[in-house]
Amino acid sequence: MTAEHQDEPIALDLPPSLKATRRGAIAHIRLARAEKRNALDDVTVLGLETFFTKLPEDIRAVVLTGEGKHFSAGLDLSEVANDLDPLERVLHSRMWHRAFEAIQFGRTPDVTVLHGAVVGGGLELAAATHLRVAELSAYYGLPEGQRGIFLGGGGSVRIARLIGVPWVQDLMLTGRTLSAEEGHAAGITQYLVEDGRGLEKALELAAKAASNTTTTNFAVLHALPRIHESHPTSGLLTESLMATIAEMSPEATERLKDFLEKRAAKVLRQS
Ligand code: 1HE
Repeated sequence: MTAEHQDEPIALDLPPSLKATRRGAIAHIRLARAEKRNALDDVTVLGLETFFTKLPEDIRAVVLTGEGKHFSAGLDLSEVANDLDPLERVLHSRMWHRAFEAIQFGRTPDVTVLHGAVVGGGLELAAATHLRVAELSAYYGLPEGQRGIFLGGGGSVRIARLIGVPWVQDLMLTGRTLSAEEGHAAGITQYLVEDGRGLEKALELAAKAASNTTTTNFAVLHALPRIHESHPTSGLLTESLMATIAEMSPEATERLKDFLEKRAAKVLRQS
């Protein structure tokens, strides 16, 4: 392994609950509060925002994992203070929204590895990333219903888009959990792997995404979800405009030439 492929620290001002390293063009950020099951307190959420908005320019993809036995126990319930007024509570939820928007609509494709408990705000965090790999130990829940609270980190939109409103209603009304396999079938994850294999898989996927052109990744991360939310006629026009910008990028010209001159890989069946 060459030096450029070894893990190096990333010099960002992050709280102790987050650890960030890089391996070449791939950054690896860890939720590092295992003693509290990676419960997401304010400093951690703000630290995630810092990380995703201030990543070094040459980072091309991110892998997110959780240390310890669980990915995340969600919102740090000890911080649900009783003395906040309604507007302060709204702004607190909006702070989560801002941080997770920085992830969803950031510069990098992001891959999350899920294991153990992935609940409440932990699932909302995972839903803000682009690819999710579950290890078989993963399970999903939205205990907000049982705690007397509600989603507040974007789950009503992002988790409902992943699995549909009926599943979200079931998880919240009954307190049931979904196993890794059930969550996979419902659409939470794109990949399901054996325990202990998630990071390897996520690094492989991140490397693939990092090798795409910057313009195509911009289109996939920024244009595609907005097109999906548009009225179809506006969406189709935006698609044509985005396709034109992508086709005219110098990298696309080179890649298309490579294919036509038989230097590029074919699309072959992989499984
Ligand atoms: C916590 C939290 C937390 C653990 N906030 N401190 N989320 C929940 O309702 C999930 C609550 N947590 C659990 O159900 C369990 O902790 C787990 C199944 C995740 C893990 O169980 P276990 O047996 O491994 O750990 P534990 O003994 O329960 O917890 C270890 C410590 O972490 C303990 O603290 P300690 O000081 O007694 O050692 C726990 O109190 C602490 N801990 N989870 C605070 N969530 C933006 S809106 C989003 C709304 C939500 O996310 S609601 C979902 C909240």
